[in-house]
Amino acid sequence: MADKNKLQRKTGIILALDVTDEASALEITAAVADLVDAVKIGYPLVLGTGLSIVSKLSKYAPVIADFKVADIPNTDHLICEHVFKAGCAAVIVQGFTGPDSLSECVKTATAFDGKVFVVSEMSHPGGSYFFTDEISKEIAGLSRKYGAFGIVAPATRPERVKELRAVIGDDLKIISPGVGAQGGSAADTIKAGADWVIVGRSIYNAENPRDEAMKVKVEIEKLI
Ligand code: FNU
Repeated sequence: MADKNKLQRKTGIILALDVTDEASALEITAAVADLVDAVKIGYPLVLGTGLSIVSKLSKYAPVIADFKVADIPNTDHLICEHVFKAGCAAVIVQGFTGPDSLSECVKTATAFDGKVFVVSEMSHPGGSYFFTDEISKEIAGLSRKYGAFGIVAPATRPERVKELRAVIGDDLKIISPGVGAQGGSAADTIKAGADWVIVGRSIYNAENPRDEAMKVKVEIEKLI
């Protein structure tokens, strides 16, 4: 079972838990807890259950709040305070809001000993429409400059993971969504330089979520 609050790389898998009811959320998390290093939650689950779900999930694994925080610094601060007071280990924020918003998120997270991941480029096909290669790299550079713990980079484009890794060096972590349902491969993404792959539907919609998580774990282990 993963350490309650500490984000540590063991399996290299983060579960994206986008189910919308508490019973399923807890059942799936319990089934895969020892196979994942963290559980990522977002609006679907939190709007469905409330933020109190965080303390329940934290018993199994560190929780990352994927709220893609993207506002003025004061509002970002208020959002991040809620996230960390609820017990999350990390928050995902947008970087396009600029240095002041980004640094406010990092400042608030740090006050709670929490971490910030910054979306550098999104994984869906439209994700590179506004986020050109140059803008993504700039966001990655800003993330490093302002003390983020890591960035979010697309498993659907491993070549971009590689390029963004070159921008941030080894100082920051990379978490990569897009494995499974969106077509990305866990092995290719880790090989390109990601620390963790984020896997949602292909695990939580599977008939046996544990078997699916185990498959991803074995795929990553084979790389070592
Ligand atoms: P699955 N997610 C994503 N792409 O998919 N946070 C991004 O660029 C990004 C994300 C999230 O496809 C998405 O919201 F920044 O079912 C979902 O929670 O495996 C998860 O990653 C992917 O879920």
